Amino acid sequence: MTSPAANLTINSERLWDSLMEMAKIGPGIAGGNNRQTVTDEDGEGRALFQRWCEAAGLTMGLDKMGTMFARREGTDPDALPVYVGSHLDTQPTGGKYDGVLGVLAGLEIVRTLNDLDVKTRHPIVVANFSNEEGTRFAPPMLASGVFAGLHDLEWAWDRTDAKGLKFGDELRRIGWMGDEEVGARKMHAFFELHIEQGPILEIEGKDIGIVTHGQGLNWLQVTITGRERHTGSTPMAMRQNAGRGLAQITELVHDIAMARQPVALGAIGQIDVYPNSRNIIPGRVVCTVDFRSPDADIQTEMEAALREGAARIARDLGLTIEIEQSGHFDPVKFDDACVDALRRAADRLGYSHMNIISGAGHDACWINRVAPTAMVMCPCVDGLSHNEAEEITPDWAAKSANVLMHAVVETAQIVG
Ligand code: HGY
Ligand code: MN
Ligand code: MN
Repeated sequence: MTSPAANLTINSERLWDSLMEMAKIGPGIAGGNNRQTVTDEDGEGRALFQRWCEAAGLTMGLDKMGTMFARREGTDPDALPVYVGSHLDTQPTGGKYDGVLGVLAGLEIVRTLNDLDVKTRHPIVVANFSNEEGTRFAPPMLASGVFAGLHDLEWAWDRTDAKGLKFGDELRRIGWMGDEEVGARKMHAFFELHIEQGPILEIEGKDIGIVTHGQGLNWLQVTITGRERHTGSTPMAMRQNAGRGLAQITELVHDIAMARQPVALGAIGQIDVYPNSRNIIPGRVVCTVDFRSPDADIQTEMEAALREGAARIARDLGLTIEIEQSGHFDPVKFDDACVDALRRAADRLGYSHMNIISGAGHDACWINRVAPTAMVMCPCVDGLSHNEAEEITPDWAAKSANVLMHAVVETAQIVG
């Protein structure tokens, strides 16, 4: 029996136009986006998404972390909804598609079902999770983490940015703090479409990635303390140079990951040097180590190797080095039935596809703890992401949205 959804395809032009329209909000300086979480630009993006959802006849729910839930009714009001979505917040030098494709593809599914007057038994809810990126307010996937019970709401509200502003205060300031209890909603299933953010699908010539697992993430904040002194008059032997500590820690992180290829990645992306004056030896450096692995034991090993190596560097250079975790989640395995629904959809549509492990973290990684969850990915040009030059093709966007729609509609059960 062919699936009733067999011939459904989205309106690819409308999806692309919506992506380009959203990209106008919070423009970057090089063609991408800077629509960081709970900034005014984030508020504008939310408002545009809300207008589009209302135009599509959806009713909007908003929880205490600002996550948006746009609901399309099903024929059975008691049936748990099928959720589909991602995030609209971006990196400071982000692309136009990271997260946004998943939210707007969810909206496009609803728009297509409306066009064709297709009804489903389960309601369908399109979600925009707050602060997936975790760059302004660590950790990443903050709202989905509260939703899945990993973080306490007050703790999440108290996360501070570099200026000492609190997430909860900023969410209230931009007018997007709802009154729904976070996590009160129960899901029949959750599907997320996301760009791969790596090079594998493009290199393998595949249009679709069926995400079976997500690798784990471990963010370790490292504080290196030496002594500020004059760069000109302090004898070299007397220096406690936190900058040298940073250099050696940076190399150590790289070596730890390289020693565990291909199941380990490591880098330092965020660095603050104090006092960052040309003629003062750095007295303090605060940086974040980002370790990733699909293997939880490797993740643990990498952290232990960093702590051991940092202790040696501290002794050698006369520094103190403190390490504290600022974000973490274990590798995840997605729900077999949801993964199979995506794979069947790709087969039915005749798209080339392969199984893939997600390199990046996503809201689906947390929602997977509280509902059957799976992800589908599309390639991105040169595997580039978290870069304003991030690019995908309209064809990749359309094909991945079609796979997402077939899985969502099959799971939500077409009626009539
Ligand atoms: O860091 C990540 O993997 C995601 O982009 N928040
Ligand atoms: Mn993302
Ligand atoms: Mn991202």
